[in-house]
Amino acid sequence: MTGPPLLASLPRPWRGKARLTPGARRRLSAQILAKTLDLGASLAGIAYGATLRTSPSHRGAAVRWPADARSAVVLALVHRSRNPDLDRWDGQKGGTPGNRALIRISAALVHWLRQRHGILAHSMPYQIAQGGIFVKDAAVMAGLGALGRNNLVVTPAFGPRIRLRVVLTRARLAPTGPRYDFEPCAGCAAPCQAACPQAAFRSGAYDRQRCLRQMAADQAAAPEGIRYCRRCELGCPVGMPAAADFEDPGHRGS
Ligand code: B12
Ligand code: SF4
Ligand code: SF4
Repeated sequence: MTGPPLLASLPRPWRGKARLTPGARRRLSAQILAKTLDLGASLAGIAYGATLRTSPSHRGAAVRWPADARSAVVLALVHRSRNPDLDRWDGQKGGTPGNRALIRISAALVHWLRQRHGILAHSMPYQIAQGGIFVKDAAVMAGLGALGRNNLVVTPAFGPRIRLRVVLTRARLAPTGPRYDFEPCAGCAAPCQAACPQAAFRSGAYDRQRCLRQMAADQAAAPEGIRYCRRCELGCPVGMPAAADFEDPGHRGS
């Protein structure tokens, strides 16, 4: 499904340099990645739009993909378990403090792209029903990490303890992925799967309905702000910086 063009309502046409030499494109892409990190992202990468549109989650899904989106800048923000409030759904706009931080970084990046380079870009919403895209696929295609057996993107530096957001742009940028040299799950006994309180991985693959049962229980248990289950996330040893990471109550009782 094709959506409306990116920022179609903007008064002046895109001034982005459509015909950059490969060298200039690489330099522009490197500047964008550096700026994204500078704005506060923990990780950043670029996925090629045409490939991302046909990734496993996007195939056949009702995603309204902007017709002129050529590249996806993928932002990740680390969510360590010792800072659980980042992930608390507090009823305010943006959902969680972590997601609001990602929204702020994305908005600043969109502004900078426009002002500094004349490049139109759009920060994609979180929910698919609100026009979002599947950001785990974007992160894998951008080379941030690999899809783990916990059904989450596992990164070398932070494991799966990240939250993601995507800025789509009309500029043709140099993709930074996917990468083929990172296989975190090879030979792992999958403590992530064993940690699930709903046995959502009993078949080996993720069972959404079982996971949703836990999400419903978490909602009922926390009227002052919801802390959704993260056991398959926090149970992964990849990128675990310190044993302190295990002190999160979300991990206990698995
Ligand atoms: C809806 C949703 C949910 C729903 C349904 C989840 C589901 N997977 O079906 C519920 C509420 C249950 C949920 C639960 C959780 N979620 Co959630 N969720 C989303 C949301 C909004 C859309 C995901 C979706 O519908 N996917 C579609 C389904 C069909 O895809 P899927 O099950 O993931 O399987 C696909 C991939 O595995 C892919 N795939 C398979 N192999 C390969 C190979 C390659 C190379 C590629 C590219 C892709 C690929 O294809 C599969 C089929 O389409 C995203 C944000 C976003 N906009 O993307 C966050 C998101 C995926 N959730 C996230 C998290 C952290 C969680 C939870 C830990 C809860 C929590 N505390 O936040 C659990 C973890 C459950 C799990 N182990 O997967 C993070 C993941 C971060 C990461 N490190 O990967 C995201 C990205 C949100 C964020 N803020 O960053 N979630
Ligand atoms: S715990 Fe092991 S199997 Fe699970 S995601 Fe991490 S590395 Fe992969
Ligand atoms: S979020 Fe919790 S319930 Fe859902 S799959 Fe992970 S461990 Fe299981």
